[in-house]
Amino acid sequence: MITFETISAKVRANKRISAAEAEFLFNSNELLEIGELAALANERKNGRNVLFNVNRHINPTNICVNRCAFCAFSRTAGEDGAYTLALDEICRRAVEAQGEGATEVHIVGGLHPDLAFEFYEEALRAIRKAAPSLHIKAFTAVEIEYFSRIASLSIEQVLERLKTAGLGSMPGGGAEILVEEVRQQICPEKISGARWLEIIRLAHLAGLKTNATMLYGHVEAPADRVAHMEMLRTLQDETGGFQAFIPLAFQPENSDLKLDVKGTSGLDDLKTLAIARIFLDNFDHIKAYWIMLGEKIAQVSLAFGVNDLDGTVVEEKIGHDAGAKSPQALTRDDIIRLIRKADKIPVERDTLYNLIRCY
Ligand code: V47
Ligand code: SF4
Repeated sequence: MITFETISAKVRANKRISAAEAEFLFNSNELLEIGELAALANERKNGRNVLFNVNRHINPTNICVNRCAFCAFSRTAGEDGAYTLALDEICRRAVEAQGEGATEVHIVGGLHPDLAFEFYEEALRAIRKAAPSLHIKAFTAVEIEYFSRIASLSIEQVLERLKTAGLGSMPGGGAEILVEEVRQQICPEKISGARWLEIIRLAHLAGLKTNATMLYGHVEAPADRVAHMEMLRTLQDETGGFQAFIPLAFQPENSDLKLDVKGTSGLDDLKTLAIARIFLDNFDHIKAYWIMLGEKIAQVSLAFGVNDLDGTVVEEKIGHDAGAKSPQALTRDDIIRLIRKADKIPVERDTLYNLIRCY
């Protein structure tokens, strides 16, 4: 029989917990006890260090052929608010970020019906030339699959060409919930969960590190979250290519997904981050994305197993178009203060988790 005590004994002995045990934790309201176990699991891996990186997000276009039901960012071509940035503008933003001390640009966007694959290669080349010190973390598995279709190339060929153009790693978006029945409700046009995993696997085999996200707080059940994390844990056992796991709290405004909820609760946010820390024993980093969580929950999450804060995003569109109330940017000093006040040690990292400086 599963009890909190049997789970606690496993975590304390540094043993892996099962999917059924993770589901038990999701159905429990013992938030502080779950948090304590997560904090223990985190401290074993990361001590008191909390990592952050200075980055800038660039979303080249919000025009997207998929139009996922939860997404308030995307537009159809010609619709009010639809935009596509020119190459010059993408480059200008990267150069500005480099000038402000960023070490990374994070580039993701919609699946544009007319832009050619060469546009994205050109964007990477131009950024690499104009801002050579920036690491380019770009394109979700969903975009990679789209490029392979529009350019009639294999996934391996797309990844090779992007690497040659300057791609350094990939973010973890597009995973949503990898369980097919949930995808059919929230993003029926998107690639399947199995395909997302396969593309990430190929990226890892090509030497690209990636992250993994989980969009939670919509139609999914606790069992779906656990199934999602179990698929990631299995792939990580095989490739070791994931850097961080990032739960994304669903922001419900302006989305076509009409739910009764007004967003996730703080309790659910903390529990989800903590269970992720306990369950994903082969992930080094659990990242709180304060844009979706708000600064306060992100700060408290540092006592619930989180060791990584994203980021110093200068302009954020995906969460804010969906009603996120967090600020558009936190400076390096804001982040350092937030971490110190949580009694942790702020450590700036680069995209590949090399430590840059302790504060
Ligand atoms: O895939 C879209 C999510 C993702 C909403 O890898 C929403 O370092 C909440 O993946 N409410 C893109 N989430 C963002 C992303 C990301 C962010 C920060 C860091 C990293 C990383 C990756 O945003 C999408 C989707 O899951 N999203 N709409 C919404 N209304
Ligand atoms: Fe397009 Fe991504 Fe938004 Fe889905 S989540 S509609 S794929 S931009």
